[in-house]
Amino acid sequence: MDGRDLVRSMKAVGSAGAAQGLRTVRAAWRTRRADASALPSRGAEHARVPGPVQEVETAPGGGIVRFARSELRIMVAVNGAVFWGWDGAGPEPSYALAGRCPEPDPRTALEPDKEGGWRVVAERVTVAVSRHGAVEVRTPGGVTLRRDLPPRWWEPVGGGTARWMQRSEVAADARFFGLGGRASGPRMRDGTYRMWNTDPGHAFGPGDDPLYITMPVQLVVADAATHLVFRDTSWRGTVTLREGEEGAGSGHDRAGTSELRMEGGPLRCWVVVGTPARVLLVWASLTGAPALPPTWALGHHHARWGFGSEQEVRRIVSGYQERGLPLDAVHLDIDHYDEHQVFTVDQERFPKLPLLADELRQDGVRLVSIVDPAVKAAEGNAVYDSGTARNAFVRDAAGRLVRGVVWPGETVFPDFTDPRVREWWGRLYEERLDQGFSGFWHDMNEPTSFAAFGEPTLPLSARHALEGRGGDHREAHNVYALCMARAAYEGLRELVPEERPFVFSRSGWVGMQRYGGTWSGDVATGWPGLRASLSLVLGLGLCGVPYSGPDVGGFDGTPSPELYLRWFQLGAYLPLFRTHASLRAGRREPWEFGAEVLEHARVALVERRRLLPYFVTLAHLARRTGAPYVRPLWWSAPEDRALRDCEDAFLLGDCLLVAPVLDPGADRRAVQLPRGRWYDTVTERAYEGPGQVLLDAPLSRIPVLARAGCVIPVRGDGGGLELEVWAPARGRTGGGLVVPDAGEGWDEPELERYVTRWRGQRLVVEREGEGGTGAPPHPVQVRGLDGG
Ligand code: NBV
Repeated sequence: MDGRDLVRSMKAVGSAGAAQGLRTVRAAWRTRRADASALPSRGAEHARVPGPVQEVETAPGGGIVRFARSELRIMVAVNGAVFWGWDGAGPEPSYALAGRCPEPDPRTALEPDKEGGWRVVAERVTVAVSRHGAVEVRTPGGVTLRRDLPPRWWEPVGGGTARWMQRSEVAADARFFGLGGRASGPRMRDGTYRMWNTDPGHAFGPGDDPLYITMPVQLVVADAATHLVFRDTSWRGTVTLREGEEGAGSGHDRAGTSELRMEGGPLRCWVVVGTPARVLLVWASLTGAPALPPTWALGHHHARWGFGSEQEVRRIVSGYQERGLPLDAVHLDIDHYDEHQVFTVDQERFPKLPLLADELRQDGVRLVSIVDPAVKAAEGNAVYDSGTARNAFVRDAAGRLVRGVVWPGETVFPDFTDPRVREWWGRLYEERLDQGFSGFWHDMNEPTSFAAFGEPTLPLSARHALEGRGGDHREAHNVYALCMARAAYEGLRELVPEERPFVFSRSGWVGMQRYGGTWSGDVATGWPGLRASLSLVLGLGLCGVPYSGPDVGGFDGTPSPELYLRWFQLGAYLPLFRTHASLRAGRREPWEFGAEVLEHARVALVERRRLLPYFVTLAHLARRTGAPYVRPLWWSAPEDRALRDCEDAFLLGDCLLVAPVLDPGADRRAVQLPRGRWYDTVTERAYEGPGQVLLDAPLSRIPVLARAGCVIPVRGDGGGLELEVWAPARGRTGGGLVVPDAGEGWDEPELERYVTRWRGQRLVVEREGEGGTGAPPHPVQVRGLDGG
């Protein structure tokens, strides 16, 4: 033990309660010992590069290029996505892919190029391989989007997992986005980012990295095109980004660079080129369509760690009802468990949970339960006993159960990378359903295990099934939560086949959208935390995870009334709109901040409810097209550099531009507008983009603009679907898509297409169908007629 570990151990014992503190010290020691004996120490290594090209074998969509010391397999798929893998790596097995890998494009294959290398020319992309193994991705017009230099490997002399490095160059004007849920984005500035799902252990702000969801996925936006690159390995690693610099016409541009260093796993990647919408469409076809949340999950949720009793839950719900505030779900945190044990209920404080759930449901409020993966290691705990009987828990290299420390004390961890374990775990949700819960909130699944020192997770040497292939925590860590979400989702589909599951998870990995969404985790209460909230939602959306949102008000402490309100106003336009806070934090109910805040929060809540049909439409579109609900302003105009650099506003679907207030004391703010006419949705005044405008943002509201010509499905006063149409500019047309709500089941409602156009002095709104156009089947309200 070094001096620092000793200090940390003493602190742990002092701060977490003596017994728990001691456990975290013992757990940290166990981890250190386990890893020291089971993990190979890094000794001498051989460095390797591919070497010169030797031969080429073509195959549909590409083929294999053999170099002196490695080989490269390339395949352009029918959907235009490009795969390449070194050293024999193929696309499968992969935790990211949804089902089978797409078919190769039979119309193309490797062919020699003029520079002595090889290339694959496909409809949407060209891939060129140099004689030494550099790989270039070009647009069909021949512009280079990225150049991957020949990779390098370091192989332990005695054999074992090779680490590797891949350096890439992108255009000087390119901007990086993505990498999972990052607090300092959405634009990823120069720096080194870790790929290792991590509970920061405290409420986080923009400077904390990594967080709960890391993904080796980058979206690179440049003048020539947008592309997504995904290095399909779940191993730990880092990516170092450096934006390029343009030489102001001098011809001396400096390329942007990205350097990926991975501690293991296959060296393989996918690249998708196109417009942002096309890139996300192909991405969703590769990694899976986002699960469609049930409609109630698109409303307002109220959560808290420490409601403490049924009476308190009733008091809160009545508080909403008495004030006429819409509420759709209440979340119960770990304090409703019996001594923090998952799949149990404290019968003293929550004696009649099913009855409470039933009453709330009649009032249109669903109950959501937190679910932690760690199981108390105690005989007599039903989950522990049944899991032990099935050999469901993670073991170390010597075959002993791995014990960690979480809320219930000493715990064990299900191995979700084992299909048998997923099946068992999925069935456990029956207990939750019997208690009346409708939705599930996965926490602590990085996985987190408290440790007085070292990483707060399982030993790296812990063994995992990895779908039967076998491996250790170095490979399984980042996909642990993804597999837990899968277990829940598939279990719920069996248990309640007629309803769409609602699962959202703190941690996850590429493909997690197949099973549900996520939330910010413990975002720090403060203005930087508010900004981080938006960064996370935008970044995750660009990685294919469209449903997320922050703890409105922040997780810890007490927000000022102004901060609370500004967070609330932002949250009302994000997919998951949930107030939540920690055990010791101040209240988060909208009436706790004074009459003025309550009135303005009410406006936000009512507006969210009015926009519910729009959110339903966006959820369906996300599932059908991969487009996130919340999009950066450059979504439809990635070539507009001012938009590329704008991080404080977003598009909500095609119709709305939301400009939250992210700074204290503001009563107006600058808003960067994309091209076209935009209406302030409150004043109906029209503004013309592109350009920047200064808009009023009094405490009562944040600027929200509607795109001229758009059709927004809204909830009318009577509860029925209505169309809000914003007048197109004279001589212009517009339109919109609407997917009507089909309830909680699996019915596929038909997409409705609307067009808006001027006919003389009259604005006409029509539905387009196969048999031509007709009158819309919903009432229409036209707005913005006087604004232009
Ligand atoms: O279960 C308690 C909290 C929960 O409220 C929060 O949302 C999670 O992100 N949980 C973390 C564990 C404790 C964190 C200090």
